[in-house]
Amino acid sequence: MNDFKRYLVTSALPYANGLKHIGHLAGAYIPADIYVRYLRAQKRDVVFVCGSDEHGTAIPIQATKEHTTPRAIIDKYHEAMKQDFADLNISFDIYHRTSDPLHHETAQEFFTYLHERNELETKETEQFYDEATKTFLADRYIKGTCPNCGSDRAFGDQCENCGRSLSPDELINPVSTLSGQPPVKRKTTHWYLPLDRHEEFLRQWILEQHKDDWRPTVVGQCKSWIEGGLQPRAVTRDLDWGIKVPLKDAEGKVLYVWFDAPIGYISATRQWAMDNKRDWKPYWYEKDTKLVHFIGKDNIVFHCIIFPVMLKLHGNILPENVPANEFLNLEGDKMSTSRNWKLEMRDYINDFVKQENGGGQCVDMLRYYLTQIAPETKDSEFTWKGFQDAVNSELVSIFGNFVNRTFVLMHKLCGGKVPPFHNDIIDDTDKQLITDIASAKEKIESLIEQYKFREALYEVIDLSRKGNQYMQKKEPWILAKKLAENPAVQQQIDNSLHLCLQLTANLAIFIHPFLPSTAHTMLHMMKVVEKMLDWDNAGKMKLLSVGYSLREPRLLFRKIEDTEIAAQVEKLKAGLVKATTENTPTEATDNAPAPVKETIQFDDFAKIDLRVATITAAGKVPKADKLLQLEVDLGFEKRTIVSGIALHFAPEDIIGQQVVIVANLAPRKMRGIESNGMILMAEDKDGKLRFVSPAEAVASGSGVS
Ligand code: B3M
Ligand code: ZN
Repeated sequence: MNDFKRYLVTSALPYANGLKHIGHLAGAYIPADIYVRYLRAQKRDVVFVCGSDEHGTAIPIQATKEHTTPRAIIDKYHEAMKQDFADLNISFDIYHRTSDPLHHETAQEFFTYLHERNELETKETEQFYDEATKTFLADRYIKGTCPNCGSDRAFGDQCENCGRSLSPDELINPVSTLSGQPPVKRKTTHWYLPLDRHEEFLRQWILEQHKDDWRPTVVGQCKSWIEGGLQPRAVTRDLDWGIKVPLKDAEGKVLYVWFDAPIGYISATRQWAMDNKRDWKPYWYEKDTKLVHFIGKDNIVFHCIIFPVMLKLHGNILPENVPANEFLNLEGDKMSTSRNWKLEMRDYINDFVKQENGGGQCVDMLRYYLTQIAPETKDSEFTWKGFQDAVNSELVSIFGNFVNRTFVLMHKLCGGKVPPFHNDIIDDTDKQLITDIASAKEKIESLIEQYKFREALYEVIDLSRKGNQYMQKKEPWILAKKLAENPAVQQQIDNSLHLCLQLTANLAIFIHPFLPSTAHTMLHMMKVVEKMLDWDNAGKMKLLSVGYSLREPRLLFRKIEDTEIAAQVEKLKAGLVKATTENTPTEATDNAPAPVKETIQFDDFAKIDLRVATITAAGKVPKADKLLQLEVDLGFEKRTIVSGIALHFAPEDIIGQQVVIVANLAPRKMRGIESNGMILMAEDKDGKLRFVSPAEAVASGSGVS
């Protein structure tokens, strides 16, 4: 570790097509921030870069959704994401953006460099083309069934269900998301990065050189890519949003977003260097630079295979490590933007951080929990209950409690000053605590350097737990009662509180990379300057001088109440109901008829009890534009069903209508009304709904099969 002269740390550039959620935060931003703060505390030369990824089809797709221009989209989300990161104390040295002219120039230079050295191949191929809208279809604009998992919502570049990267050719039953029509093939010419030429290099570099220091999940994914046979990858696209291909005869062609986005790390470094009158080149060309990419697992192939090949060909250094995280689930389910099952950073900021004076405590509570459950080795899960437990039983009861007790007792029993330490009466308990502090330093260092942040954080909390045990053993408040008869016990009181205070100072250093605001509150209480947080000071027992007077304690963390988490769970579920019942077909992708779902067996079908029912009453659900509350007659019973059809039918028009319902669907509450069953509707591509009903009237309750 100490062989490196400088560090360049990157976090994945988030797409400027929407606000990011806590899964992103836990995956690529908090871990990088911890690492960087640790390096800075060690006085290392480190630059931490990030920025918005503003190209690719995600941007025009979002613009269509929001009825605006791509430019308006990137401007809006660039600012919003930048603010969210700042609010959560992610300490980028620069948060740049790929629409910046400096980036366009950097990416074009990169392309030209490879092109002039014949490192790219051109190929004429047949690409999917939508005749209705006269456009070549970017991978994202093609939808179909995933050949891997059978999900019918796979895109031409990736299946969001199983995470597999795809090419449009692999999709079963592809359709254009623009027109809903099956696309045709048309000839077009593109530039390719021939990954197959670099297989030996990749094998050697990843599967040999880094097989032990990279995470097994990362090496594993790379291995399966390499063994699966590397193919040339197109680095250009037929699109009008992006960086122009810097060649003649390349009209209408732009660089593929995954070609330009990682180069964004380089342009961000250049911009940072210009702003700070530094030289950017050593960070990208000198072997004694340690380059580390923090990403989520869906970005592994780009950062471990494609970008490194580009870097090698361009004469740059390669990443030393790519600590990719797995995914974070939320309350028992995958996070999903379309189903609105997510917690956006902005939501947490509004509901917690902004509700509190200063907000630092709440920022740190989230940083704490997300690090404690970080999906470093496998997918993990955020639950509000888990959040509450982590805050209340670890931050409040262990760490916060130790610091608070130490300060309160120091004020009560030592006159508000750091008491002296009397070496002649040191005992084994004291010695043990001193050893524990020194060994915590070593453990935390080594864990952070291996990117094992959750274990490193555990060690910090564990050290504060040891502080509590130490104090429990020493019981200075009991000793104080003996003072009247034996004034010499003051020395024992002094020693215990002296050590607890030195431990508190150490804890501030250790917690600082993880919970920066907490560390600063502690500095304030100890009346010491920022410099005390230098990592070099960790493990020392003379951080606070004898006789120095300290401030009154402040509570470092507040408790999270049951009502707060109940409200959050409620909010999450309400959002889901909203997304499923009020989904309007504004998404470019919603026009397409969905491909046929995966095959099921007859037994699966036979479980569904379909019945004919007659609507006997209908009325609007208050404060829900789209919902109708229906009473239906099944012959043998009457039921209430809530249905999202209010925009399509007037209640009075559908009384007497026969419908087909799923009669054995589990009941579900919508807007406080229990819905018992679901009405089948036919929906055409314009989103118009019609009832599915028997051609002639039949008795209510009749079966449908
Ligand atoms: N914007 C994808 C993502 O946010 C992409 C990362 C680019 S990193 C160079 O998952
Ligand atoms: Zn899939």
